[in-house]
Amino acid sequence: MTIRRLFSLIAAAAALAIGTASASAQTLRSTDIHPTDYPTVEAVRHMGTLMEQRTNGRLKIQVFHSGQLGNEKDTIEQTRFGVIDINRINMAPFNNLIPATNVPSLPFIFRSVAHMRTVMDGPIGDSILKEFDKHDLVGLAFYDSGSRSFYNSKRPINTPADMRGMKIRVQQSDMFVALVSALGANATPMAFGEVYSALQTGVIDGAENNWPSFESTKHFEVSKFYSMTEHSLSPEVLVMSKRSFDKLSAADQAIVRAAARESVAKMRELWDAREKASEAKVRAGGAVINTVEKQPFIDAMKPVYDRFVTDPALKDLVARIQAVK
Ligand code: GTR
Repeated sequence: MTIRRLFSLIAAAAALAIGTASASAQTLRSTDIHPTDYPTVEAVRHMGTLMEQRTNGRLKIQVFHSGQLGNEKDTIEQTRFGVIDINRINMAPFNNLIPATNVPSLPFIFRSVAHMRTVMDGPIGDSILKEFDKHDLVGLAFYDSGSRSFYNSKRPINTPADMRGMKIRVQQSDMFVALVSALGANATPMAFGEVYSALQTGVIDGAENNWPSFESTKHFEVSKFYSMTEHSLSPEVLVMSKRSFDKLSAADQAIVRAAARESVAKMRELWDAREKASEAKVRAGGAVINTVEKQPFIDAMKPVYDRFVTDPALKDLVARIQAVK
């Protein structure tokens, strides 16, 4: 464990001690890097409300939002240790640890949001959730994350050639590094919270994300060209620490699982509204937005499949997703 990680664990434990002082022992601690009004944060609160109602207030959730417990990559470890009980996190930071999580993050794997929702809600999604079991985690549900597009401070991107040589921040995932490298750009893995100042100081030229994150982080202030490549629909996932889960009775485990599943509908309702509001906000804030012809991007990113989908189980997963109507 690096010194940085050790400090982050100590900081998290201290934050939790403060958080639990006034709460009951049955309060599960949940982490999210997004701000308090973000759909993912609100949806986990909703899950907590359902649990509270169904246990007469015995089981609750406290959401530590805005990255109070650390960046996504570090919170994975804390969740596996049981320092954090619940984690709302993107699939991408799991890509290096859990091979199956690469598949829903792959470029252009989903034809549409509806296709993504059908796949993740069904048996394919369930089989991916099961993969978390092998890593001291319990996969509870998937949330939406819209579609990710590139934005930068230099120019509109119309073709992959426009990205050549650009320094683009990606999530801490080898697959995302490969995805950006396939376009001839230089990928810089970096924690979400560091991106604004990296854009501002010119350490990077751009990044990629959905409308709500582009807006909530105010990245549009320092990186105004948003080009709608919509290259990845990499979903969010809700996981629980296996250590924390195993401490619950079977009845409470069922309540947690059901509340997580039911919070998905709430999340989607909030998400659909937030996407529209965020797009309007960034437009009003001066973002320059262009649509792109996707085929050249699909072609350029093909090598990502050749490199990351070699295992027969992953090939099968890709084929099954593509076959879903
Ligand atoms: C957001 C996502 C976060 C995180 C972030 C990032 O869209 O909700 O979980 O993955 O992107 O780019 O780091």
